[in-house]
Amino acid sequence: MKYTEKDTIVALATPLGSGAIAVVRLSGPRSLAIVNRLLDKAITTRDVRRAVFGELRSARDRELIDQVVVTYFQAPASYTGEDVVEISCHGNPLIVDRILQETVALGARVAEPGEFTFRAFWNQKLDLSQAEAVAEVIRSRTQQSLKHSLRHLEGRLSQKIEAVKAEVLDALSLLEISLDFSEEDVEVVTPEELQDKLVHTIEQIQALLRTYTYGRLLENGARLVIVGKPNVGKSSLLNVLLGKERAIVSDLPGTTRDYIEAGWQLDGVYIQAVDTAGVRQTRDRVESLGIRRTLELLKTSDVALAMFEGHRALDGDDEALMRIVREHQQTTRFILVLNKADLGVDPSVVSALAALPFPRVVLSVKKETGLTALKEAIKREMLKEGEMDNEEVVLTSARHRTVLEETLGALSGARRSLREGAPAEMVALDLRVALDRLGEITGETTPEDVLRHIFAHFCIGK
Ligand SMILES: Nc1nc2c(ncn2[C@@H]2O[C@H](COP(=O)(O)OP(=O)(O)OP(=O)(O)O)[C@@H](O)[C@H]2O)c(=O)[nH]1
Ligand SMILES: [Mg+2]
Repeated sequence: MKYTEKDTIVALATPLGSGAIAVVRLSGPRSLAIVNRLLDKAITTRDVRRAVFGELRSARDRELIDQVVVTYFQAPASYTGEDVVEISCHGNPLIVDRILQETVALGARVAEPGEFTFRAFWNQKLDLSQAEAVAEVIRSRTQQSLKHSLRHLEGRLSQKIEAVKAEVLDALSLLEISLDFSEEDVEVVTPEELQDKLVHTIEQIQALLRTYTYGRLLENGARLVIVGKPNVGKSSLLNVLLGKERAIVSDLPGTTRDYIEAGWQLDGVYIQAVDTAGVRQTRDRVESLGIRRTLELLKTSDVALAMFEGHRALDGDDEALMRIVREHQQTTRFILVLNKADLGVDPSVVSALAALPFPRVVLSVKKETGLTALKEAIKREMLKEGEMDNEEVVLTSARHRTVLEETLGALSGARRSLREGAPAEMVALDLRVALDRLGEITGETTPEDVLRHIFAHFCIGK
């Protein structure tokens, strides 16, 4: 995206479709002039930030487009930092279309995805990590993830990054002063002191990186796939987790014919839960297709529940499932679920499943026992080695993680050079790389293609 300050852009800011109100937003130097050509009264600088009611009429034949409320935000005190005009009209897509057409005919250009926020970033209304947070806030699917996105929007991540940057900058300037005085036998800072400083900075970054496992889950959610032979209680489990009758349950094996997906929340993490058709040994073509689909679903899962009936010895169908678990054990994180514990637990099932390298949970969906243990197991598997910590600021973006890992690499390099007594210039070089990387998070040194990529994933109108 190229920033051309001469352009005036326009887009619908509210969702497509019918609603009480739709908001069309313009940003750029001609925003006010364009709207004034359509409105039945002239908005002036006296009307800044005031809601003005009026009639919007076609510039061509003065036919009524809609009755609207117009708000004018004068540059630089606006979202984008430019002149912005917001038109609130009735929420009919036909009206929105006409407003877009009329404004484009008068010289506005339809905005690209994220272009309003890009302009806000360009005009330093917010830094890059805050701009990214705007998209996060809109996408958040749980209260917990929303809370962390809002913290990013507030600039809490930026503050952390700035603090780390200040430390690196401090180390770098000490080093440069020492370089200047190196001829004169004055030691401004000893290599040991510098090393200590770097260790502190490295720890800060490591702490931030540790929050990523949880942050990634908050941002992306997880996928939970339930597999097992027919009639073990997969659909019953889905329903009990969701707290509603989403899937049909019956005592007839083969009730679920195709997979069923449903959104669920576990401690603030959005989980897409998938209930699949029962897997069994079969020659039936349609059923084999169903099984193949289940195997495909396993590949997309973050955690898979392999369900067995705990109360009676395993049969050929269970063994087929055990084979599937073995075949996927490198790529899929399974939890072995022994259901129907209300009918008893057969020790032969427990010992047979002990051969599989996965955690086991015994439960009864019917009596709703063992569900807490199951949820704990799901959380553990989702988080892998990470923790569900309550850090103030959580890293949610893969881009930020990569950049911080590169920063860490550079700082470790600097530390090694200091330890090995390498020339100060080499240490300084690494510190400058670290500074550069940190600037990519806040946006000072972010390459243009990365910027373009980030904003291309916004919605139009944002
Ligand atoms: N006793 C007992 N019965 C259960 C339990 N969980 C499920 N059932 C029963 O087992 C039967 C099958 O349940 P479903 O949830 O339809 O099983 P499914 O695995 O989805 O079966 P398919 O869709 O055919 O693959 C139903 O009659 C359930 O009421 C349990 O914990 N204890
Ligand atoms: Mg079912």
